Amino acid sequence: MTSHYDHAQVQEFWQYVWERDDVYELDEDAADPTYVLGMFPYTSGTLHMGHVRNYAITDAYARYRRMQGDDVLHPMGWDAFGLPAENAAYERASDPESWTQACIRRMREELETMGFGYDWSREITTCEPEYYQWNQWLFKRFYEEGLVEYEAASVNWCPDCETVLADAQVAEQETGDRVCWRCETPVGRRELDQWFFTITDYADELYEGLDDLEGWPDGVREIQRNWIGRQEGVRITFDVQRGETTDAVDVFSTRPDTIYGATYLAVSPGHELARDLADADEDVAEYVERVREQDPDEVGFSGVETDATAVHPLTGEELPVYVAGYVLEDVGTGAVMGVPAHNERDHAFAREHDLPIEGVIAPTDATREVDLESEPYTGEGILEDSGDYSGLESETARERLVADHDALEEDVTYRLRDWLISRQRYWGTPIPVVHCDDCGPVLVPDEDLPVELPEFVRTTGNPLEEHDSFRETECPECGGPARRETDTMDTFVDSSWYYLRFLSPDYDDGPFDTERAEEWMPIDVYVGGDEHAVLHLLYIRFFARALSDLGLLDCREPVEELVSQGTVLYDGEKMSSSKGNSVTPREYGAETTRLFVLSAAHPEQDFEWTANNVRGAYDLQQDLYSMATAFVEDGDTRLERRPHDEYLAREIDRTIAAVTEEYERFRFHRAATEIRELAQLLRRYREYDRPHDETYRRGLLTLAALIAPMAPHLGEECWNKLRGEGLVVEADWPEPEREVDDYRRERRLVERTLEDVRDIVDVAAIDEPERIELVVAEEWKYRAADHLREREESDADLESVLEAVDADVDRDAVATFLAERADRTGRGTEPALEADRERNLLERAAWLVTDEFGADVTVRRATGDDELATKARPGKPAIRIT
Ligand code: ANZ
Ligand code: ZN
Repeated sequence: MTSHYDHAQVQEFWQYVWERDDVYELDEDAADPTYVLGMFPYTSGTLHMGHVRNYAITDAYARYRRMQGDDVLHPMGWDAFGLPAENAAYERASDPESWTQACIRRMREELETMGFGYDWSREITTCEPEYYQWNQWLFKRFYEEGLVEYEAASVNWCPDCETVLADAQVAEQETGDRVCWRCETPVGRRELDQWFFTITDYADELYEGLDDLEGWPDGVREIQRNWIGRQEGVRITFDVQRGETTDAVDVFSTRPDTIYGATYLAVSPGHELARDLADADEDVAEYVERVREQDPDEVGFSGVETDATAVHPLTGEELPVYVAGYVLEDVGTGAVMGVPAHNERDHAFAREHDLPIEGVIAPTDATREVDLESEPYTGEGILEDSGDYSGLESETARERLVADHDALEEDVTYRLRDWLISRQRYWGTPIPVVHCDDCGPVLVPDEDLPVELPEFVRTTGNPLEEHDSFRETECPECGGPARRETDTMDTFVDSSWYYLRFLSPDYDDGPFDTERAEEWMPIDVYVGGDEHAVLHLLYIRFFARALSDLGLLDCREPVEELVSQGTVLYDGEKMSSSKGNSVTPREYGAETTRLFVLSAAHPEQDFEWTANNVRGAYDLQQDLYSMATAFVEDGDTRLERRPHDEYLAREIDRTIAAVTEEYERFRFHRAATEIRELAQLLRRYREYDRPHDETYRRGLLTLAALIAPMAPHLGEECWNKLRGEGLVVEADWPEPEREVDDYRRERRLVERTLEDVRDIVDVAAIDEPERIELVVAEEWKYRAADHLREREESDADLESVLEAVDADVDRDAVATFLAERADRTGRGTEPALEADRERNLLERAAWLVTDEFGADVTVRRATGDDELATKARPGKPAIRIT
């Protein structure tokens, strides 16, 4: 038998055993449900290093929790719809379906090779009618609940292909031109009716909810906050006159204190007033028409003056009214009061259109020069030229203005837009709607679901448009001829609720079983790439709320703890197959790769892939394996106990406690370090003396169990060699046999003492030390140190210390102790271990000193007439080397 660890063979064997024993299948009545989920992969066909890292994290955590006795759900599935499959179909003269299925087969095989422990009986694939029928069903329920809107929206349009293009289908050329991905014709904009989910109904709740997501990284929460963009302000009503009619137009402003500086009113081209004005005014009509087809940077600060006038609600002054492209239709109310003196955009607009700039806010710092003609003053300050409000500070003025005038009312707006889910492409869930000339858009009845995708055809536009048999249908309401909706859903819809399908993958009365969801939700730990900080992670929060309001779910916040995974870098760049700098798991073997990605850094940090560090992960495995093998093969052990066995036993306990803590916090890299250190200690222990059978074996078994979540094949192999009971994947998580509180302090004391010995040997140039004495301080010093720590160091006078020490201790000794202590910085701040504990610890650890220096070591307590007594301090024994 060889002690070389044959990865391939070991992996294959244990994967076979795990599958045979169904170790990852979930017990239906879970007593302690824990849901661990990695964001399911898009079916690109290859598993890249980002995936491996992501799934190594969930797998390690899932395994750890399982060993802790939880019922762990750790499922896997496929985010299988999307544009790349369509592209691939064109490139390879294939079709999206077979391409996707081939990708899935390949990726599943790779995941299995990695030994990730999934409950494959729950596998889901979003491009299968089994799954996407529920997207359609949910679309209908959302529709009935008023969460779906059908509205005109401006989209990318290729005049040559005569089709709408998703943003991802628009390529940006080096010249900056935006062109069609297929024919390279410059892309224009067009208005089309599109489907939306009204996520904005939940803007407030989605925003507020972020505060309570304590298990989410702050960075992700902040990104979501900015995305939702909650803004408090004031809604101000202006009366607008055009001819005989008067309309009330609301504007939204965050700076009502500037209201006396308003010199015009502007509405967006999509505003109702703009439409009405366009009907009667050709210039307005032309302008509105033109900007609709322009990109925002082309629009700039263009605008058109109208014949309408607005009445300033406070001064009664008449202000000109503009239609201006810089006013955004779906921000605030789609209308602004223009205050050129104090707002950047209004200033730019006023310069362009020769509008008056009237300053009404003076900086509080009066020395500040402002030239409002050349730039606006956007800060707060003291009001001027503002009627009764002149002289007030911005904030006070704001409060009074709102209190005094009905035309001003507190309001909140959001940057968040409704979610446009329409995609004019083939490889997605067909939207279950039929368009009838008489009845308008009509939902497909439940009994006719799913609306299945027809066969793929190659064409210039949307393949669904080309399918007459798909398109032409009957109106479910009036039976007349009708056209089926050819838009499909954004694939983010698929991933907004897949985590619920995993809970009851075969359920056929609905998308998921509400009772199961009640038992399992929320997801305990969700792990994924940080590129999903906004869209996906916002959509799942929206869906959970919508589903809750539909009575299908009883959990509005679907993810308890989020781990947002960092990037794997190679030469400082993101490792990816498209950059050609990727390393495949095959190159280093599954387990080395897993162990390396986990031990390299905290999950949320980026790290650099280096062959050298991979080597470290590899060596650790070889080490553990060869130690286990050596133990069973030449079991030269001893039965009687010696003091240093106790040191080892405690180190084992300490390591268990430390590793447990690290796993709890996803700090696998630190767990790996602890494991490595214990392995080194065990090796040293074995070389120092014949090992104590039971203690040493426990050490090795503990290592096997501790590393099993990260390197399960190795864990299993070692566990098996050492005759551990059953399989390590199903074993109980090891427990310390003793109290291990303060274990870090103990460890530090031993390390520091070893360092001190080294220093002395070094400085005194002692070649071969014969005897090393470690002298622990007298008892009273520990009491004195405690006393000093409890009080403010400054008022610790000699008398109070003497009193606290309460024994007949020599006054001079105490004075010396105090004086020395005051000289030192640093070390003295940590509470020392108790006197006895320190001494016992050093006795157990003495073998390390002997082992390193080959000297006899004695540990003893200092006594008053001892010349070392003065030197010894709590936490720092005196050392004599001869
Ligand atoms: C008057 C005003 C005076 C404003 C002032 C600001 C400063 P920010 O700029 O991010 O704080 N606004 C409102 N609706 C808009 C729309 N549909 N399109 C473009 N701009 C719009 O955003 C708030 C400000 O954006 C609002 O406050 C409004 O201009 C403008 F000295 O009102 B403010
Ligand atoms: Zn009809």
